[in-house]
Amino acid sequence: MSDQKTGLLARLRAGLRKSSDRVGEQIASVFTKRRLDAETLDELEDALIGADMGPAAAARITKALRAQRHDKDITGDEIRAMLATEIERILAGPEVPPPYSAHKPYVSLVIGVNGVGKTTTIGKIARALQAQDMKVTLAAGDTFRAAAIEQLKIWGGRTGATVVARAQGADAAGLVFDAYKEAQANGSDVLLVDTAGRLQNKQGLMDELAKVIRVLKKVDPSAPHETMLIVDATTGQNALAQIDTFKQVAGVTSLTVTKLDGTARGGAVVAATERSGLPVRYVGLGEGAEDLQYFDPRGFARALVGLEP
Ligand SMILES: Nc1nc2c(ncn2[C@@H]2O[C@H](COP(=O)(O)OP(=O)(O)OP(=O)(O)O)[C@@H](O)[C@H]2O)c(=O)[nH]1
Ligand SMILES: [Mg+2]
Repeated sequence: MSDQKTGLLARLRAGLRKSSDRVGEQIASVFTKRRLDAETLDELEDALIGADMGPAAAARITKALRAQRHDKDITGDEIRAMLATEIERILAGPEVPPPYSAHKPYVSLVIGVNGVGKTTTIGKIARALQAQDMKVTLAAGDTFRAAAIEQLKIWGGRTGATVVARAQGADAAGLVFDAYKEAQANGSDVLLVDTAGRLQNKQGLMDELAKVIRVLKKVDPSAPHETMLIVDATTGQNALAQIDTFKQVAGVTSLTVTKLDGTARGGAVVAATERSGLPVRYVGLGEGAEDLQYFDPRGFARALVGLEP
């Protein structure tokens, strides 16, 4: 493994420490007998639910274990490895870096409820793309708060990305139209569109989001090429309701899970992918520009159960 890859996995493990401690405690509380019998498997299923993986994923995982090792002696590390394999199976999806070169500009629409980390994630992605010599334009589609526009401009300054913004209160769809034209004119590879945080039950804002998407389709029928829903890992199972609603309104194509560093609820990523079938694109592991990683199902699954990479 390259040094870079080892470094990333070490950071992932550090970020997921609270979650893996939680999973570890749950496993330890079950594995007093060292035997994977029916009773232990039932307890393990409850333990996985207790680690925020949700009932459906917990049932799927224990079913797979039941088929493999019924009534045999087993060590803690063996159970961790088996769990990691089954978790990875749930997480593994169409995960590849986005096909940025397939469209110019490749339009990534970033959505989610208030405060989940949309603007910060956009800044981090801009930074990562810039490091790969891609030209990036940022659309300040959160026109509600003056501070939001400023926040995006700061990220623009840090990363060298062009920021297209209008005054507070301007029409978000119009702003996004302008930003697309600007990105096209300046030869950007990627247009990252920030949006206002909206609760999934606020119809007006949800309508506005639908309008942003309609406007994008007018300038490029294939856009947005990615509609990324940001969910905050600390909200655990609440993220599931957000995913369901945003999927209906905006046709979400990927998830990014933020704030994994501050929570023991990393298991919720398993519940979210099991329920939605959506690929996780990035994970957020802190507030800094470097604290974003492409989601690696194997690395994530192993870190979550506390195994070495
Ligand atoms: N610890 C941690 N904090 C994060 C992460 N991502 C974002 N944050 C913090 O979460 C807070 C909200 O981030 P924003 O990017 O402003 O969230 P937003 O979704 O744009 O918020 P609104 O525009 O108000 O809807 C900020 O304090 C960020 O620094 C992360 O991965 N880890
Ligand atoms: Mg924001």
